Amino acid sequence: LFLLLPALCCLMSCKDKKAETQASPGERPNIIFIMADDHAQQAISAYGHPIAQIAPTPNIDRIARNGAIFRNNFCTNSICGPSRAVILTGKHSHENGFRKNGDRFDGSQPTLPKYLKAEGYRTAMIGKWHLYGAPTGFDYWDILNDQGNYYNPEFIRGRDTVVTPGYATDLITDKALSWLKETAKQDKPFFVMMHHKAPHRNWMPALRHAAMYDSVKFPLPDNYFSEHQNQLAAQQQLMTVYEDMYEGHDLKMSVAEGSTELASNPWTNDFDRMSPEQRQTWDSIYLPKNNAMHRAGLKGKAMAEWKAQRYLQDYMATIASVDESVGRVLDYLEANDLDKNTIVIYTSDQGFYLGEHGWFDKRFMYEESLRMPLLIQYPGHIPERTNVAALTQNLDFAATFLDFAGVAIPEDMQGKSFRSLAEGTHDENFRDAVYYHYYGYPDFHMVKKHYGVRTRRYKLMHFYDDIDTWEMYDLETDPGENNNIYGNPKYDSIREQLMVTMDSLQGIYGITDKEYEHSTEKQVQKAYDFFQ
Ligand code: SGN
Ligand code: CA
Repeated sequence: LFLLLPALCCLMSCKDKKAETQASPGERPNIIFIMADDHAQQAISAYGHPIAQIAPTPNIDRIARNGAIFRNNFCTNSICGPSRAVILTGKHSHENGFRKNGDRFDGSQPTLPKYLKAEGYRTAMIGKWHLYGAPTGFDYWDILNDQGNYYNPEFIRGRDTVVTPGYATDLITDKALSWLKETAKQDKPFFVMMHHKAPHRNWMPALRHAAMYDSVKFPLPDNYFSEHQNQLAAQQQLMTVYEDMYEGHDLKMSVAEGSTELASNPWTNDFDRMSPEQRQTWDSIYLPKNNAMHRAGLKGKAMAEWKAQRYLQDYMATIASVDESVGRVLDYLEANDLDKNTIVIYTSDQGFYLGEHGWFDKRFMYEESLRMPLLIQYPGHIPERTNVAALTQNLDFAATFLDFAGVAIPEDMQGKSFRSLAEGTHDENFRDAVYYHYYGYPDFHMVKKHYGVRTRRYKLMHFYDDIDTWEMYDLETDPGENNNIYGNPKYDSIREQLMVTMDSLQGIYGITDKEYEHSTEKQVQKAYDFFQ
């Protein structure tokens, strides 16, 4: 056998080469694109962050073991709808027209599923869509209504909106697997987008996971209590765990010891839609832990720390269901001999704050929300345990998947294929800097509009609209981004270089509206009144 091994390996790699160079329709890989909502890199154990060592994600980690983990993958605009639009089009927000949540996606434009469909792929979209309007380019779609809910969510399919009993992550997985089972029978490659609701706010775990991290103590980031010195935009946000979360809706706290009545819960629908049985089990799990919290009589800093623990317990518990879902998909592929010819991608629409800067949510260009998880397996093509350090983006997804599928990459796509990086080529110079632009102000959490660039070591950002401030960070000496060095003369020449890089990227990407639509005082005031 040992003598035969080299010959066998050669045979296998020759076969792989053939598939690579002559992607005939029969050999085209299937593509399963799994995207969670708001899943931070810090919350995936393969990335090595301490939070996820306590609450690991063994199935998501399987993808990193079977294939590649991208250590420096970033979004272009850290918010749901815009990220999804970038993924579909391979174009920045100003080009695809979907700048902020609430915009409407122009479904008549060319997209990744349309290009794949035209080349013979069967295409499907299952789960959170959030781009308003019916999905286009898919043979089949079954989407959550708007944001979707954790319990008994509404799905929209064609003209029907159906309240579906169960837990969102499980339902999306069941639907995706049953579509796969049907589709795999056909002699066509498939592409499915499987988009979870979890771990999006308000972080309601499945009943089977609702107590799993009760006895765990998560490490809190060093800057959980931050004054946001020299960070004016950060001083004006509304996304601090201990100030802006609703104690009932978000933290599931009760009004008093012995009561199951939720404390502040302005969006009642998330709990009201549970069945009496679901609610009863839920209450039986949360009542004792809420009672213990009341008895402890926590105040000030101790209460703020307790809130971070409750937030992380629930957030990580919703991820447990996503991890199980990934396990089910991988097991299905392996059991049905589909794993070798199927690319599986795991990502999230953006990153998320797990207490860094004191926050939850995303939107800011600071690292934790800018970073997106990205793990890809394609056995035989992507070497096992590949580590990619190059700067990649969601902007590149469409071009990369087309490349893997052997479909020509349209010239007007702004992203570029990182297929060779996944296949093991080290290319530090794949990209020198990423360009970012967030437009969603005023909106939930009141994060100011801003744009900026991030190189391997530095970051420069400009906040604008009813503010005009610059920030700059040295990510090597200050990875937590607590020390704004913009204006520090020691960094004058680096700042100049970053300005040149930013101008150049704005030119390359055709950005003419550097400062997009300033808002009126009235609009801002109205939003503050509503969100505070
Ligand atoms: C909801 C959340 C916000 C969140 C947005 C956008 N509030 O409105 O906290 O920033 O979604 O999220 S909630 O109380 O209704 O959950 S996104 O992922 O869709 O962009
Ligand atoms: Ca999101």
